[in-house]
Amino acid sequence: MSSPGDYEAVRKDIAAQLKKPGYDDGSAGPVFVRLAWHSAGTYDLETDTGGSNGAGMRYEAEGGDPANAGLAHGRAFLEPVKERHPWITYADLWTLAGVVAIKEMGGPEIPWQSGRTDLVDDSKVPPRGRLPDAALGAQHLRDVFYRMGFTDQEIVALAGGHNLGRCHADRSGFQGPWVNNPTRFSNQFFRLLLNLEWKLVTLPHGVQQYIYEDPDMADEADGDDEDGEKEEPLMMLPTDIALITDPDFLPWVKRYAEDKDLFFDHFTKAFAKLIELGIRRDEQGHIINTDNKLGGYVS
Ligand code: DDH
Repeated sequence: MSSPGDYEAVRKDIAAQLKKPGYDDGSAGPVFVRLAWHSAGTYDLETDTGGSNGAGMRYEAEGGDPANAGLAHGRAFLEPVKERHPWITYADLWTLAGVVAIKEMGGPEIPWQSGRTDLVDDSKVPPRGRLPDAALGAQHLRDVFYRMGFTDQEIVALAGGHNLGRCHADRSGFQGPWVNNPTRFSNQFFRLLLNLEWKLVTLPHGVQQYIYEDPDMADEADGDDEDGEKEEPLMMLPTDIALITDPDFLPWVKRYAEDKDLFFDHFTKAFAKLIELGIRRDEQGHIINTDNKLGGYVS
């Protein structure tokens, strides 16, 4: 048990939870990043509701949103951390876990501030349907991300989160990783998006996504590589492909593919903004709107 306010101890504990042999690609990092993003990505600028403050995903109304399928794994992986540091709120823990995971997987250090509070019941959780639908296109990306107050450049930078992790048929319906090393943060997603030939396929259960099949794999009759591991094609979501078919997104994809430092810089700023949406602080950094329109918080 750490002393209240010892966020350094929590960071270390989160980092120690990342290694998960037998789970996905061996790391809880990607699901922590998605948990942080989905906790924040419900924000609506116009009504000033949603966002990472509140940790509403603990309640079925938000946690059971089909868009959040699978994030229960991320929340469960963090329970032992919460038990050892009971003073931290879930809203702080989930956002910090995303930030720590990105750094531990070779990504940038994203500024993070504490002070979020947890909703005491489910009466004020944001409505379902605010998170993006991967089957749609550029207009949908703008509808969702402009609603949070992001620009086209920030939409593309944030989409670089898909350097990490994978899709699971039993969670989202989509299947496979975006990059060859999905537990290493880099700009590879943008390079592959631009440079590989993406083919639209329909999965057996009817979901459409894009895949790239390495021609070398065709030589191996059984589809196994030398280590005996099953090779799987890389994938892109329809919303990812929208980033190269839309004339205003495409120039940013090209720049991030060429310049990893620029991508890291822009991703850092956009992710830091994401996890602060709806939060207002005083000069000391204390949150001043704990009783904002979502209401009903304890600290
Ligand atoms: Fe994502 N994402 N994401 N994503 N995302 C999925 C997985 C991961 C969309 C759809 C999906 C961001 C934006 C979008 C991560 C990070 C980020 C999956 C697969 C779908 C579907 C889920 C599953 O089957 O388990 C769509 C649509 C958008 C969009 O419209 C832009 C952003 C902004 C981020 C970010 O990090 C800031 C990560 C990490 C994963 C991998 C999760 C895992 O368990 O692995």
